[in-house]
Amino acid sequence: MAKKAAKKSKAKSKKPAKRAAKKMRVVARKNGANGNGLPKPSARPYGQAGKALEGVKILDFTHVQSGPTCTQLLAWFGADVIKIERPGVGDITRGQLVDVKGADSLYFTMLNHNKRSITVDSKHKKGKEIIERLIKHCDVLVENFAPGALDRMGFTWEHIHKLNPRMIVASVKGFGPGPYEDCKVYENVAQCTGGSASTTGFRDGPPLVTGAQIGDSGTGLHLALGIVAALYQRNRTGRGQKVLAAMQDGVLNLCRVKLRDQQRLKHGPLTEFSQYGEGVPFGDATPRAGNDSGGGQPGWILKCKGWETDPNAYIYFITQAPVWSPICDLIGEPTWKTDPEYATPKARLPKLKQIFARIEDWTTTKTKFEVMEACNAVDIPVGPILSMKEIAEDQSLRKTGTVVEVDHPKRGKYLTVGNPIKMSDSISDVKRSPLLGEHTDEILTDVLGYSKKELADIKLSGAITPEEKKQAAA
Ligand code: CAO
Repeated sequence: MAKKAAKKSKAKSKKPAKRAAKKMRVVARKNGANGNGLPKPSARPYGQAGKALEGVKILDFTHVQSGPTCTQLLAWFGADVIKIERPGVGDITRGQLVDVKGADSLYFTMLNHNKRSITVDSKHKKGKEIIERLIKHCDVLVENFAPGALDRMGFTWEHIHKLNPRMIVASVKGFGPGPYEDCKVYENVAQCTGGSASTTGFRDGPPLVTGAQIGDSGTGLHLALGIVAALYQRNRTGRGQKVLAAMQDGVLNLCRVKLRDQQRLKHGPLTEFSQYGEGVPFGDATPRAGNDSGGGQPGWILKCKGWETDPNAYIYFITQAPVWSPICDLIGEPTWKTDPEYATPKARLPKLKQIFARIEDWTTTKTKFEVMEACNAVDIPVGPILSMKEIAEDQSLRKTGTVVEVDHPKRGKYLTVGNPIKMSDSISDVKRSPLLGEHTDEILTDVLGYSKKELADIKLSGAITPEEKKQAAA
């Protein structure tokens, strides 16, 4: 009897699962889905089936560089990015490094393409109400305020989560939890605290920061990936989560090979560093590498024709072991191919300075582009040092949309860097950055549903008005 009951209850418990599976199959068939639950492959031509993040709504509470880099990428992937800015002031970069009087700076325009701008005073009662409506409307809130600033506005994780449990709250901060979590951080602070500065520069000089904005733009990239992953997870869980990209962590992630070298030091000198060949002892921390290559292949920057007057007439040259023979032929030292003093990577290590000097005798007879042509013809990897002027004028970068010319109503035409990530079915078009508050009215009415009368009241309330206008009206 008990056996019979157990069998019956087992069969019963299987039923809902079976029913659900059957229902899913029916729905899937109705949607034209195949076996793995994905919709049938689109028949539309590539690039015409919408954008990757179409339908995703981003509440962009970012400023300066790190956060805007992230939201600009999301906008290029098709998300609707609504940037909230302080009335009358906006993102501080609008007015930083101004080159054209009366126009937003290039600093701002080059970091805020494809976004809409709404001005809202987040500390004003009505302003808070508007932001709450935006929180309910959007999928992701992205911010990079100083630690605690969002909480001080009243938008704690708990409050946001209560308003919209599906919302992803993504933040850039200088440091993760720990002794420095309350510190404000800018680019170079992160380069210094993330291990980049101590490993950049020449051995006999001070630490150096790099031109690449690895602290700001690098962390923005990290955050964008976290957001996309959180959106994907939300498809299963139905709930949002916090995403944090700390600038120190982002820089350290990009300096991963330097932490590798730190651990290798315990087991002997770093033989690929030129200081090894020069007999200079290593200390207890990864040293500055000068222009040594980060991988196992020795490399250095060498002068090319014209170096006396052109600060960028240089080339990065790698003496990669598999192409040692063609290198010897090119520079006119064919005996080095078999001479035991030069033939093996190990034999060459103590003589790298002398070897690079000999290669430089050859590179100085040619322009950097001639060296590149000659080397690539025999598979020797080299990197001409390109100036920003050369990059700006490079037609192949224009063709791929990596360098784009954009028209702006207040500044005219300017160049920018387009989306560096190319997708065959989600093609980015670069639209100019918004003017301050350009979309305030349309967002309040079309997106948030305020009536014309309510819009007029909001305008009078001071929630979207610059401070000086409020004072003048008082
Ligand atoms: N309405 C009203 N107030 C607003 C507002 C709005 N729409 N937008 C911002 N504010 C207020 C903030 O609430 C904050 O006020 P409180 O200090 O009273 O809380 C104030 O503006 C300033 O914000 P902030 O402290 O973030 O800005 P800052 O210029 O002092 O600091 C920065 C800038 C970048 C150092 C800091 O934001 C930070 O450390 N961010 C995290 C790390 C980061 O992203 N750094 C990279 C920046 S790019 O180099």
